[in-house]
Amino acid sequence: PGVKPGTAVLDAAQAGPADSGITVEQFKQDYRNKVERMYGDGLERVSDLDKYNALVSLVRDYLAEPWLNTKEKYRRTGAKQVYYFSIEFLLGRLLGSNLYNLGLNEVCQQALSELGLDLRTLRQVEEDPGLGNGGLGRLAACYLDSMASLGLPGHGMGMRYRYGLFEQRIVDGYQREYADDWLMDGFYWDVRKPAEAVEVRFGGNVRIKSNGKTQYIHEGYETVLAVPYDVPVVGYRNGMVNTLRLWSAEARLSEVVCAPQGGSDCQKAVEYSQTVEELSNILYPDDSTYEGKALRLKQQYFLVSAGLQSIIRNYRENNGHLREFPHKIAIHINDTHPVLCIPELLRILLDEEQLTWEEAWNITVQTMSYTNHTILPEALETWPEDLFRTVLPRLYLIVRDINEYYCRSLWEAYPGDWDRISRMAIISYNRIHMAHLAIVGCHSVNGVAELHTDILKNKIMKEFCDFSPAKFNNKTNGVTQRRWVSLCNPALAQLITDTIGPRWVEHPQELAQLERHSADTAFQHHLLKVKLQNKVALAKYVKEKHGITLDVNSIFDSQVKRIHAYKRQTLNVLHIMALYNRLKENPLLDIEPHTFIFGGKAAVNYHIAKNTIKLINSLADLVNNDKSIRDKIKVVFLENYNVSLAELIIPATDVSEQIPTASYEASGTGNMKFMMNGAVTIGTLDGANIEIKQAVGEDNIIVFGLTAEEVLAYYRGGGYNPWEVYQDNERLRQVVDQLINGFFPAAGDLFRGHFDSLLHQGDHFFVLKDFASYEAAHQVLDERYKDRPVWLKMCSANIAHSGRFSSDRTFAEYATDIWHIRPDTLPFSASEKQIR
Ligand code: H53
Repeated sequence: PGVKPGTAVLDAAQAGPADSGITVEQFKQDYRNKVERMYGDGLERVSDLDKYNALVSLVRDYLAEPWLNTKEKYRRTGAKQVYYFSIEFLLGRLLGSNLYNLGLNEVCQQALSELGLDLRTLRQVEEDPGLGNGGLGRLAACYLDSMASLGLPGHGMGMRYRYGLFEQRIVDGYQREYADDWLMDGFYWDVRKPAEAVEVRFGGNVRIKSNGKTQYIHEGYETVLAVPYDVPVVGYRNGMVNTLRLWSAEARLSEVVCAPQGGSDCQKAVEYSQTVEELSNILYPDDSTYEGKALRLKQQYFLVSAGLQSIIRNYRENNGHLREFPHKIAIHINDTHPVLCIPELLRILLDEEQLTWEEAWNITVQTMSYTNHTILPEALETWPEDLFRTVLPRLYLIVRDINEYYCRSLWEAYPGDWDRISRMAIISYNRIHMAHLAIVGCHSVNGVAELHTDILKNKIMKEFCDFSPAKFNNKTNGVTQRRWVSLCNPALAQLITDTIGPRWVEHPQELAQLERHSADTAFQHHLLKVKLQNKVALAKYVKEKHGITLDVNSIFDSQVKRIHAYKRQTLNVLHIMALYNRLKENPLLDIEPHTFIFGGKAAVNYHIAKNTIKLINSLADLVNNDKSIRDKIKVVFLENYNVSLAELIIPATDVSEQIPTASYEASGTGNMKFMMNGAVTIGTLDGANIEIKQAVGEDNIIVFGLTAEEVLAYYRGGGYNPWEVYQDNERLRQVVDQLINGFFPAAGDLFRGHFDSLLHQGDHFFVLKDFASYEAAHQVLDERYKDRPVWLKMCSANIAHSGRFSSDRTFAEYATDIWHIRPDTLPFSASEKQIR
C-alpha cells in the first residue's frame, strides 16, 4: 500500500520536430508564479500534490492557445468532425503524455531539476483516471491520441465516473475490491462547462397527437442535468488539441424542491439528488437486479443523449440545415453501449426537426458507424422490452418503428422465411438486441482483427452480412507508440532513435529499418542493457510493494490482462505447476530461471475468475518459499493492474503470454504493446496474434494450440472429451489432481470449481487439450533464449515489425474508409502522415 508504479524519464535527445518555444528560464518563472498564485505560498512550502496540481495548471495554460486555435480553425474551415462515443476511456496518467506531445518534456524536466524538483516524482502523484476497465477503454484512449496526432478533427464522448471500476487489493491471496476514489484530490485536466449543460429525460409516457401529422408528446418524465467536463487531447507536436467531453449527472436542487418527486422537503431533495448523481457514479453498475439493469440502460442513454444534444447544438451554431449533417459529422459507436445514438438521433430529427422518416433514417445511417469488439454472447447486449419501454418510452416507439421498417425489407428479400426474420429482428422474444440495432442503423460495421471480422462475417453476423455485405469491414486494432514506447520505455526509444533516426515516432512503419541491425552485436548489446535496466526498475517496484525479490537475470514472462476463463490464466498456472513438479523431481534440472508475472482484475461477481487469483497467489506462496528449487522459478501477482503498472511491466518483459482459446479474443492490444517493447509472444492463433505472426515471421513468435477453425469444429460436434487427454498425459494428470489433493495445503476445496470445469464440465476453453502443445512451445522458447544472439534477433524483429500495429495506421484507415475524411481537406495537414 502506498507504493505507486513509477514513471520513466525521457532523454533530452528524444526531442521531436517542433519546438514549444518556451525556454527553461521562462518555465521556471511561470511555474514559481503559478504555485504562488494558486497556493499563496512559496514553492518550498507546498506539498507534492500542490506542486503537481500547479504543474498541471501551468501545462493547461500552455495548451490553452492551441486548444482555442484548433476550435477556431474547425469553425473556420467547417472540417468534418468525428465523435467517438465510448462508455470507457482508460486514459492513464496525462502529465507525461501531454508534456511529451506538447514538446515540453525536456524543458520541464530541466526547469524542475534546476528548482530542485524531479518530474518523475510529480508524474507519480497523478492518479490513473478511473474511466475504464480493459482493452476496449484503453483502445479508445490510444485512438484519441492518434486522432489528434494525425491531425484528424476527432473527439471523444464519454462519462465522468465519480468512482472507477474498483481498486484491487490482495488480502491473503484473495482479490478484495475497494472504492476507486480517483477524484478524491480533484482532476485538474478537465474544465467544467456548466453553461453547456443539457437536460436528459427518463421515464414518463408518450402521448400521440394526430392533427394531420402525428406528433409524439413526451410527458411526465424525470429530468437529469448532464454537465460536460472537457479534457484537452494534445496532438504530437502539431499544435492541435482536440476534446474529450466527459458527462456528469447532476440535479439542480433549487428545481428539485419544487418538483413532484422532491416535495418541499430539503432532506428529500438531497436524497433525490443522490439518486440522480448515481447515474454517473460508477462504470458498469452491478446488473444482476432489475434496478441495476435500469441504471445501466439509463447511463447509456444519458451519455448518448447528452452527447448528441451538444453535437447538434454546436452544429447549428456553425452550419445550416440538418440535411447536411452526415457531410459534417461522423458518429462512431464503440461496442454496443452507445448504440442508443441511433434512435436518439432519429428522435431529434423526427420530433424536433420534423423531418420525414425516410429523411431522418438516411441521415442517421450515413452518420453512424459501429465497431464490434467481441463475440462473447454475454457481452452482446440485449434489453428486456418492458424495461426499455419504462425507462425510455419515446425511444422504445422509435426502435419499434426501426424494427418494423427493417423487418419489412427482410420480408421483401426473404419472403416467408419467418425463422430468419425473427433471428435477425431487432426485437424478438421480448428483448431488444443492441448489436442488431447497430448493424441496421450504421453504414459501417467493423471487427477489430482479420480473424475476428471473418468470424463476424461468416458466423456470428453471417445473415446480416449476407443481407448487406458492403457494410462489413475489418480495422485491425493498434496502439499508440508514443505512450507505449516513447513514454514508458525511453531507453528503448533512445536506442531506436540512435539507430534509425527520430522519424519513427511519427512514421512507425520506419521501425522496419531496425531489421538491418537486428543481428548487429553492438545493437543487441544495447537492447539487452535496456531490457535489464527496465527489469531492475520493475524489480525495485515489486520489492517495495510486495516484498518479493526478483532475479533480474531470469526470463520475465508476463500475463497481464483481465482475469477471464477464455484468456486462460489457468493454462499458464498448470504449466508452472508442471515445471515446479519437474524441478522437485530433479532439482538439478537445467532450465532457465523464470519469473512468472501476473496482473489483472476479476469482475466483482465472477467467482471462478476471483478464485483464479487465489490460485495464482497460492502457487506463488508455494513456489517462492520452496528453497529446494533454488529460485529457479518465481511467481508474482501484481496488485491493481492499471495503465501505470502496465507501463512498468511491459518494457521489462521478455515473454508475452497471449494464450486465449482461439476465436475468443477479438484482437488483443497488450500483445501489440509487448511486441513494440521487444518481448517475444507465446500465443495461440487468435485475434491480432495471427497478424503479429504474419508481420514478424514464424521464427520470431512461438505459436501453439488449436486454431479457431478447430475450436469451432469441436463446438459444432458437441465439444471434446477432456478425460482422454487427462488419462493420456501423466504430467497433466498430476497438476490437475493437485488442484484438489492437498498440494495447496490451505486451499481445501477452493479450486474444485477449476477442477470440475476442466474435467466434469467439458473443459469449454480447451485448457487440457492445449496443454501439451503449450508445454512444448515453452520448451522451444527456452531453447531460443539460451542462444542469446538468436533471442535478441527475435526481440529486434518484433520491434522492427510493430509499425503496422500503431493506432496511427488504424485511424488513418477509419478516417478514409469509414468516415470518408480526405486527408488533404484537413485543417492540420495529415496527408504526409497517412501510412496505409
Ligand atoms: O476490446 C479490445 C480487444 C479485446 C476485447 C476487448 C473488449 C473489452 O475490453 C470490453 C468489452 C468488449 O466487448 C471487448 O476483449 O480482444 O482487443 C479492443 O478491441
